[in-house]
Amino acid sequence: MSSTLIQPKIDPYEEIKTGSEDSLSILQSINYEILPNKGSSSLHQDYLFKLIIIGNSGVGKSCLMHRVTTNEFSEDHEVTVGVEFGSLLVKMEDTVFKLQIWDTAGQESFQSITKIFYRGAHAVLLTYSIASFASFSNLEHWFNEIKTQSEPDAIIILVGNQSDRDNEREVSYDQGEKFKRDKGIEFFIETSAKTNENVQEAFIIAAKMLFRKHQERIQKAKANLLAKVKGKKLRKTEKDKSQNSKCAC
Ligand SMILES: Nc1nc2c(ncn2[C@@H]2O[C@H](COP(=O)(O)OP(=O)(O)O)[C@@H](O)[C@H]2O)c(=O)[nH]1
Ligand SMILES: [Mg+2]
Repeated sequence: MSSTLIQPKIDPYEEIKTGSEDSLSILQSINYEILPNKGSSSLHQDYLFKLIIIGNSGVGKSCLMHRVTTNEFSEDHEVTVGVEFGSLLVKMEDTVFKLQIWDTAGQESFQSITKIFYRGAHAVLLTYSIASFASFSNLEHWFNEIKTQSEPDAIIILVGNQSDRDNEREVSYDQGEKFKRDKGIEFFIETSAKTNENVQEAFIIAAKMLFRKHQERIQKAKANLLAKVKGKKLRKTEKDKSQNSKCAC
């Protein structure tokens, strides 16, 4: 029975399951807002998450980043040298955080540089093109890179880009889904940087998973910050009072 070869997916978000709701519906229920990056003071960014995009050269990593950060798309393929950065300022519930996006070079020759960028990544967009079986075959290599180079608990989102090229499709949706299941990857989505289909969704699902995963830590940090601010205010009030009591008038 070949069907037994497919391992049931182990859901790393088991802890967020409550009652009959599954993790995806809880993730869907988190409201979010993408805030304008311009003029946003760092004071408004409570937290920063690092997300890296990896995959073969030409699958559309840079286009995905440009599409989600600037809503632009270019037909030209400019090889990314080293790394390029983008960022999204996201508000979820009452928390504002920055999703810092690292667009890495997929070329073998830049691999020594690329490895540095795995370090400290909270999430990885593992990307292939649905119109390139070679880019899909190479996922095995990229997945091993993640497992050996990145943080062990990094969230992985599998992205099949260039979904607009359906008539040139070399990788079926089911093949993508099976890879996700076999590897225990958190989420799979097909996107098109060209038509903007599902692009924001891919980044936002990563952001939501990060938000849920780090929520307890975020709440604790917030409580600490609040206590510090209150403590400062209290000390200031006490100082003011004692100064007033010294007043000779
Ligand atoms: N049709 C189509 N072309 C895309 C898409 N995303 C990227 N491309 C094209 O694919 C080429 C490589 O894109 P790029 O983002 O530079 O790939 P990278 O090497 O992975 O960063 C460019 O010519 C893009 O215009 C997509 O979703 N659909
Ligand atoms: Mg690039």
